[in-house]
Amino acid sequence: MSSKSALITGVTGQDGAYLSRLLLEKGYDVYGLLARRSTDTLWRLRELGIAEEVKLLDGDLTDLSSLIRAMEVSKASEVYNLGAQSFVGSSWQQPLLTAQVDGIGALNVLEAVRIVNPQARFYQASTSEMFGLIQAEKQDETTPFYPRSPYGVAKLMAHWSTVNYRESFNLHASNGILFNHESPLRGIEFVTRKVTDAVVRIKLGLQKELRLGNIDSKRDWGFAGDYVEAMWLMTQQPGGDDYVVATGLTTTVRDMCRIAFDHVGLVMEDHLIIDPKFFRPAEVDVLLGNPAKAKAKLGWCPKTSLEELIIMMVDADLRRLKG
Ligand code: NAP
Ligand code: G4F
Repeated sequence: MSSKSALITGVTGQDGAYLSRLLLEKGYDVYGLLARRSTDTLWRLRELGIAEEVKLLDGDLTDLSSLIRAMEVSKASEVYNLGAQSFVGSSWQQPLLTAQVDGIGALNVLEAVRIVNPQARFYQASTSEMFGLIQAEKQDETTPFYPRSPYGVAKLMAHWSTVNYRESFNLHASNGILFNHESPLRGIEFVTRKVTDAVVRIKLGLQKELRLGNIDSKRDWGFAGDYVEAMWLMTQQPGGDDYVVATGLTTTVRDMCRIAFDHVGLVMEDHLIIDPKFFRPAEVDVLLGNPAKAKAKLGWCPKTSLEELIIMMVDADLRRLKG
């Protein structure tokens, strides 16, 4: 019999799907906030075979009343706020929506927790994008923030609101400052999945070229399946805190891309085209995290190398497109 109940916002997203699976395996009752869309958004939960097990509740991060109701219905003792307009590129086109969903939305969840069950443990999906124009070669929990996108600015509001509710109302509230994490369930707009999908299409003769923007930027990429374990470990600690979750290694987009082309036996230079359309108004040139605190306090370690990750993604796209 289930002993614990968790509420996940962003349950239909990459991390929401992996976290749901992890919590179900641990015996939780898992409730997910489902935002109204005209299209079917449950494909990730289906792919993991858990669509029937997650209890979906209608709601939106911009609607406090729906969050209060979700807290009441789920009786959640752990709340994971993963919902967001999470694509950095779109945040320049939709800055106000991004601020409403990613900034005010997080504050709405904190309010719902405070009002309905202040004993519940709260996790906020903070991000390395807040480091932006980096102020230290390796970023950790003490590195000053310098966001470079409307997304980063909105997430900073959510981050500090989480700290503030911990200090003001004694909530068990934690920020996971997660560096980029990817998987076969990654949205197609993000660079790793755009690359793995395109490489497979080129290999199968369905597409000729891959158009990218800045391939000199560097990211600290890990596997989403590893990173959701860190989220859960944070809510199991005696108190709330902030943690960097990263691999401690950084790689250019170019080299990440080459792993995918090499894996299917194609020469990257034959197909890759640089297209100014994909450059951003302001870029985060390099991200490199120091996960020492997460290792020491949570006992968390990344288990998947970038090469293993990209190969896993290419193979999954091959299965999908051949299927
Ligand atoms: P994702 O795949 O883009 O998922 C975002 C989720 O948010 C989706 O379920 C989406 O629902 C939901 N959502 C969007 N607007 C909403 C609204 N107004 N109300 C309720 N739900 C809404 O993102 P992810 O990669 O899983 O990331 C999870 C969280 O971690 C996000 O907050 C992201 O910003 C943060 N983060 C991600 C990374 C990374 O590298 N993946 C790194 C650091 C932090 P629909 O499916 O209906 O659109
Ligand atoms: O894959 P990306 O879009 O991820 P980005 O911007 O780093 O954001 C992701 O990670 C953040 C954590 O640091 C999360 F908070 C956020 O929600 C999201 O999950 O782009 C990675 C890099 C960028 O430098 C971008 O300019 O790839 C570069 N890039 C080059 N060409 C491209 C492309 N990115 C995309 N999406 N598409 C391109 O064609």
